[in-house]
Amino acid sequence: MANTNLISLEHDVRIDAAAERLSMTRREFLQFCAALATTLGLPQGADAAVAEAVAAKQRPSVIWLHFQECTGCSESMLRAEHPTLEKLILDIISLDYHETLFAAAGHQVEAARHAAMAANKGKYILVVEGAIPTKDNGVYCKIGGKTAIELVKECAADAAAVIAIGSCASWGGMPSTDPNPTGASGVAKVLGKPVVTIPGCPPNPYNFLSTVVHFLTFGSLPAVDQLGRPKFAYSRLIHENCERRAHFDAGRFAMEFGDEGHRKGYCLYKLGCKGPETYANCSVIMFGDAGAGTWPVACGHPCIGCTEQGVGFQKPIHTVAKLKNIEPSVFLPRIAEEKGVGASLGSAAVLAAVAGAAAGAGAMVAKNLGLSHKAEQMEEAKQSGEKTEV
Ligand code: FSX
Ligand code: SF4
Ligand code: F3S
Repeated sequence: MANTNLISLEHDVRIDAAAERLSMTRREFLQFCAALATTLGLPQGADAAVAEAVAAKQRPSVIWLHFQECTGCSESMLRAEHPTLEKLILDIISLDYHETLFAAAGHQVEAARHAAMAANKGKYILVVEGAIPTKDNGVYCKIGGKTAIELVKECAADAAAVIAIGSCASWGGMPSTDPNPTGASGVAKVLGKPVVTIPGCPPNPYNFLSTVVHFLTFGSLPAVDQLGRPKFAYSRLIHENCERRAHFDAGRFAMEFGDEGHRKGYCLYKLGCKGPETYANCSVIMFGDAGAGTWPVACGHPCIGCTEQGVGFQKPIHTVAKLKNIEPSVFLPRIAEEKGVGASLGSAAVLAAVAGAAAGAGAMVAKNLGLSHKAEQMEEAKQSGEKTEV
């Protein structure tokens, strides 16, 4: 069926101008907007609203701070091999302050930050990359004579929205690994209020881009879970949509790197894959615009849970993951079990034996089956006595 909303943009010169700015054809531009609308989980027809917003709305001013990190977050946004994504991001936002990309330095760049904040007071988006050291009054990270704590508070005061990009800014990430010598913390903890978090080390650039496009299109940030993660990107476990899931269900595992199972693409659970306890959309949107196979598990490496607080940089890579739920994949075919039989039972039995779980496989499945992210959040909310919409 033809998309009448997109057809209504047929003679819209703003669309042509936007496509030209991005060195894209009109069709490519509309396809890109449709893809973003799909990533955001928006209803049919919303792609036209996204296209109009990207083409015509004033680009939001962005102030981008850097603290304790490796700059991989910026790097993944602005990588040189695929200039289209870089162009898209820079076309959609007005990057008015970015410590590592700015040519200016010292007083000049501080003046640029103050000027951008004053000119866009109450309207700019503050993006924070990197953890904030809180021990010893934050002396471990200072820029222009101010601690990271002072800077983030100063910049957040007049921001319309705050986005913590990467796991470091979301909850501390790699710099907060035990024994966390600098007291590395996430932005929400330091500001004492919730912020949108886009965890991942590095995070997927499309999750950031889609969050900003949501803000641009609807004037608000997308719905988030209790950890501030946009639900459109972080409401499914990696394990739910993993291309190796059928092997997990059938009990076929790689036991060592390079063994026959590993070479055949078997499940990486026993090599420490944290997909069963990590919420993220890596397997669905992948990385790097390079086509199929560009995400850790597809490359043969177990997921280390980089998006998940308490898993990434906390649990040793070789330890087996907690099986949070055993739900069938949303879109991948199951290949190894009889029709109508809960396939997970077989592999759960194997895993229960391997992991030395006290409970039997049946009990394990009963405990986990159907415990979706939503149910899990409701349970957490109940326990903490909070009323929350999930
Ligand atoms: Fe952290 Fe981003 Fe990992 Fe690196 O800066 S999330 S260490 S990819 O760069 O903050
Ligand atoms: Fe994929 Fe890891 Fe789950 Fe195996 S354990 S199916 S490799 S996410
Ligand atoms: Fe990170 Fe695991 Fe995705 S390691 S990039 S959450 S597959």
